[in-house]
Amino acid sequence: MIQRFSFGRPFPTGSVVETLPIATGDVPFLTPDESGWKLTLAEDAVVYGLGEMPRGINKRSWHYITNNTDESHHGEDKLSYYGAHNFLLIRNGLGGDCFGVFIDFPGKVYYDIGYSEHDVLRFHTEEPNYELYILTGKNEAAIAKAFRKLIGRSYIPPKWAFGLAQSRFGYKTEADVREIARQYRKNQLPLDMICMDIDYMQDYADFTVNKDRFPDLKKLSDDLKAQNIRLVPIIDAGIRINPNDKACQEGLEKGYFCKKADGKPFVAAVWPGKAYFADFLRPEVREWFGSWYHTLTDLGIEGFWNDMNEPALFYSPERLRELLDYAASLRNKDNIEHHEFFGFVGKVMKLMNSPEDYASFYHEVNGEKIRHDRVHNLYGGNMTRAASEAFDRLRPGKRTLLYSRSSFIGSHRYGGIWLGDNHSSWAQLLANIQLMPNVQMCGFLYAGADLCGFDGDTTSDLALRWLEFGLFTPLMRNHSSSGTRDQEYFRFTKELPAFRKMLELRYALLPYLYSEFMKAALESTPYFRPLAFDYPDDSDARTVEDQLLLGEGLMVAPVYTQNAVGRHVYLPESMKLLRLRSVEDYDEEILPAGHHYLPCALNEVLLFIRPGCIVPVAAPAECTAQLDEEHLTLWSNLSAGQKAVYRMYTDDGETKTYEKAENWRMVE
Ligand code: MIG
Repeated sequence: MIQRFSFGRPFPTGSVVETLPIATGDVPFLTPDESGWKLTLAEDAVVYGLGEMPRGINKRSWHYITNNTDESHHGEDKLSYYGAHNFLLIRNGLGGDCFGVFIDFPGKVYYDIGYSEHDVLRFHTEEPNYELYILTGKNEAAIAKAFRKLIGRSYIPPKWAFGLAQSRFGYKTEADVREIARQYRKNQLPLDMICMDIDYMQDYADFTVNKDRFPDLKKLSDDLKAQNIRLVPIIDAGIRINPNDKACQEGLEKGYFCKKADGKPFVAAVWPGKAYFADFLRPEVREWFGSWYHTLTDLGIEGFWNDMNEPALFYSPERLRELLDYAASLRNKDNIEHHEFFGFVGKVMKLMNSPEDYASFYHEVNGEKIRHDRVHNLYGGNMTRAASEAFDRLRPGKRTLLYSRSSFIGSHRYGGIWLGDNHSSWAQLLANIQLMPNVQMCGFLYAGADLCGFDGDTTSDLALRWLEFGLFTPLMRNHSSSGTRDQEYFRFTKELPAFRKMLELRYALLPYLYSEFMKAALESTPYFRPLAFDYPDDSDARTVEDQLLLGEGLMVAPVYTQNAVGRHVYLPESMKLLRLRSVEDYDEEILPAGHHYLPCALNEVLLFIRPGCIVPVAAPAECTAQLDEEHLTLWSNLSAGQKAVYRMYTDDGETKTYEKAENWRMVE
């Protein structure tokens, strides 16, 4: 059951797709608390949700603010990341109340989940205008499903988007890109996509191509497509201020950029220098901005990533001026005192993504001016929506790959997400594992982190361990920042066979992984989920933070610590362990329920098949287009004489006729 409560004058965020009647009685489970709500937590309460946020699968024992932020230093001390996913799924102790809470609000929501007081959960919105949904059901899984139905079907990418994507902030020329493709093919490492970061643009301006570096992007795209490799360019949120750019000119003429109180367009610097910011909250602006993607779809491009759309701001001219004036006031001082020095440093640090800047411009919603910070969290997701709706016009009936950095619940219907600027550390590999079930619970099924880590220097063992988890994530992309150690998989020459085998394993598992993704999207079921979803009465399962159930038949337990040669695994029931070195080379063993320490060498993956389940496996291929799904091997965990059927999804992978009955094939 879902109850909808309404307070004040809620802003229409577009997060939900079902209009429920507004309930009149008391809000169940929660009690009013100063400006928000509160709940007493049982000693063993578990709180899932919040999507893209720091810390573990269970969010208890920290505080959080949904406030979409370009956070370039991920870690436990952070309160916000790039997405606003205001959904909590609470199990208040074993056998206790189980319910979901969705706070439909476009600005900041503050959560204190056992941070101030270990046994108290509190939350409040920045303004008293919001809708509150309380979801109840049989258990965690039932509530999660009801929530997904409430917010509508998740975005489905083309099938090739389940292949490997290779990316780097630093591919500068056509030759760089061709070399990546050549190395992958030469080394027989599967690959489906190469991402183009901002260097393909002319001076980082959206919807332009640097003709010196990429003289014929259409030909490049065609040539790579002939090898089954797609180019996936980036688009940033800000539009460069340059009277010669048509996008800039048009946006100005039509008044489509966000404006300051004085009616002049808001200006902030990002990669291309000073830029304007389209008012994505207006439908006509979304339509206009989205249409610009034609400059690339016309060249044969079929996929994009949307970046910097929190929106990230380097600085506004006003804020920079203040800093420079302050610096000038210190210039002739012989002794700059500590408070002046730290004052200066503080002003420098506060230039980027300044709350004052977010409070200095406005959106237009149905003729009303709304200050940006009040609806801040809707910005990036509406850029995603702009692009997605444009693709329906530019490429009717076809799926277009799209993932965004910033998002809110609602934008999961228009695109996936990647998890932003992580770094090359073991802690961030664990964070990737823990983020997946929570972002997927909030609708973002097509998601993944930058494998090997974005910032900092990776190592071959971290890269391999990370791939051993990444090979299960829907978006499987290796991406890194400029100036970091090279980390394309072909760079690890000594360990190349191990990397190849793990990439092959991904492709071999695609009949299963793609089918499970499609089931999750079409049936509002989970892809990754915490163990407690399927074993709600198991007191050990609910504490597991580093194993995930994957689709109907599998459990993964990645190794995520440096130099580990095994790990502890908890089995809520007996399962078959496959210790895989490749799709052909593995040991198998039936393990009883309970706690185990399992050896797992650097080149091995632990994969568990649940009782009564079948997993269809294909022969490895160098790209999704060459997967042979006619000749399958079946991995299974069946008792003697037991029969089982696997529902496999096999469609063309590129059109939107998802619901056809012929797309399903029964495998036994
Ligand atoms: O300010 O385009 O998260 O993936 O490589 C950094 C350059 C801008 C941030 C993205 C990252 C991308 C980078 N971008």
